[in-house]
Amino acid sequence: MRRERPLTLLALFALSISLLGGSCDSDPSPSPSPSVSPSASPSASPTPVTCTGTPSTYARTVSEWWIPRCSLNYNLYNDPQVALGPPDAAGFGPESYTGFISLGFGGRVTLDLGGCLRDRPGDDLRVFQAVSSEPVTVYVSASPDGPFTLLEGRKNCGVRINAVQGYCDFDFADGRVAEARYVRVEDGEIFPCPGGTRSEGADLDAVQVLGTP
Ligand SMILES: [Ca+2]
Ligand SMILES: [Ca+2]
Repeated sequence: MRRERPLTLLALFALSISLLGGSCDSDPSPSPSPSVSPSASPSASPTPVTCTGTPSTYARTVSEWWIPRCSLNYNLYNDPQVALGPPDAAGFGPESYTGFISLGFGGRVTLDLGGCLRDRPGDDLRVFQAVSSEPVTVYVSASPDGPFTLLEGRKNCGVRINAVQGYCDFDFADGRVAEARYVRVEDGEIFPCPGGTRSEGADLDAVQVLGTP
């Protein structure tokens, strides 16, 4: 056991002087931090993808399209605007059809639904593909710049409505997609150009949103 020795008055006096002296010697003003100029801070963070709004029942605008030059030269039906609105393919082949665009050798049209479509139980999109049952590949995205997610590749598309019109359906769940606004329909026939007809490739008539009012 250690015996504590009581502090003497002299020791207490020396301690208080030491404490007072220490406080007077210390520098009360720390040097300022270097200032950070606004221009040195990181630039704006990437804009998050916002998938908002209510989609139209049918594709509203053409976002982007591409068809090989060879196909454009040989095919008669090259206007992507006819893929907007309700299905209306009609007429007679080979030179008197109306209402669809022939996608040629692996061509595509990307359509804007005008708002965000969310995955629901069952099929979410109906692609109207005219004339016969040419296969199509369908991708979707929340942004016009992608990334686009594959729903199904080279799916035979032509459940008959009448002699010209046909369709096939797609489910967001097949691509594990929760929501999307842009639909890319790509030719899945992939018949090399020049083919033997004036409407080579899948023939896109319309894209419909399923299950919305
Ligand atoms: Ca679904
Ligand atoms: Ca059409």
